[in-house]
Amino acid sequence: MKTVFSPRHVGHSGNVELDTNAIVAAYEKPSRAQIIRERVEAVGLGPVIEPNAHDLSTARKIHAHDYLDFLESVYPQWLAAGHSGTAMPYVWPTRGVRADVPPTSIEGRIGYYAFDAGATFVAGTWDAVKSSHDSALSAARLVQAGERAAFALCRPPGHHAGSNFAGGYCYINNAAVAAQFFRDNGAKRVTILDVDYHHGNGTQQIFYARADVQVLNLHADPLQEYPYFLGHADETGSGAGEGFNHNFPLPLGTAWEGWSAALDSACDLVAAYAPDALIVSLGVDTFERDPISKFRLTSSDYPKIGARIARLGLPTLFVMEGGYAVEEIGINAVGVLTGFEQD
Ligand code: OKP
Ligand code: ZN
Repeated sequence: MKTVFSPRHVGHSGNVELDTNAIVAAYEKPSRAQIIRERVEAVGLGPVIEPNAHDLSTARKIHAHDYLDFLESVYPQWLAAGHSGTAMPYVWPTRGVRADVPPTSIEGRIGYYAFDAGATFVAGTWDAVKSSHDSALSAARLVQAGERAAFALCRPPGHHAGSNFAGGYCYINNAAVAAQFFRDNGAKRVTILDVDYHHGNGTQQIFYARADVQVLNLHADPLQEYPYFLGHADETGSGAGEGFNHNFPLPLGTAWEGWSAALDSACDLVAAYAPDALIVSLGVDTFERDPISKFRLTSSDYPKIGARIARLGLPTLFVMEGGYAVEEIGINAVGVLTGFEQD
């Protein structure tokens, strides 16, 4: 399969993040994408191509216009306010406040459009976000044009970004944009299967009331793990979307036996929905040595994930999400793709 990858992701670098008791270098760093790209080439997965530029018209169908305008303007406004370095929020709207009035000051705006401190901005962030979005759309176009599968090597990731909020290293929801693209180009039903360790709260929020995009999430139980406030099993969709959202929260320490049983259940739901296209939000932070996660998948498990997904027999777009064990991230992410192709 082809990989779509933009070198412009590197402008999103040098960010810091809040760790438990310190400000540290962000775990979501450029070497992640570089190492995956090198592994794609080492195993001969297929050509690596750069994305075509796309406008934001598809993104505007799933993200609020003012939110996208914010993403583009936040860093210049941060500089204009006399700040430098990593732009990071420190105050967020919560219960009982005015959610309808975006502040004008940059300190207020950056918190208004986020749910945590994890979506930070540096000078190259918007260009990287835009290029990641372009990679998802270019790879989706390959699948829409008839390829069995394609790999969008997106960085930064997207699944925590909702219709009008950033967080968890995510800005534009690349998988959600791709799903909307498939819907706008002939697909009647689209499924997003999110196998990242963390619940894809943004993806769930975007499609929660829609029946045309089925969303399935396998992740660490939000009672115990980030992003904490969404991802329970009783969240099944609302209105017309009732019955089209499925969560599989799993206990910390889950290894292949428990994880693959959930994958089998999710695949049964995909088959029953019979989508025209499948999008896999591909996180490999389920790995036993991931520095911020607590599942126990091994490198030999990732090809089995790909093989199971291939058995669905659907046009499939893989969209890169998380994974922070940088040394093994290439082996694990590309392992899913080779497992898919060898099935
Ligand atoms: C993004 B993706 C603080 C850890 C905060 C945020 C995790 C974001 C994960 N010590 N963790 O889903 O891989
Ligand atoms: Zn994750």
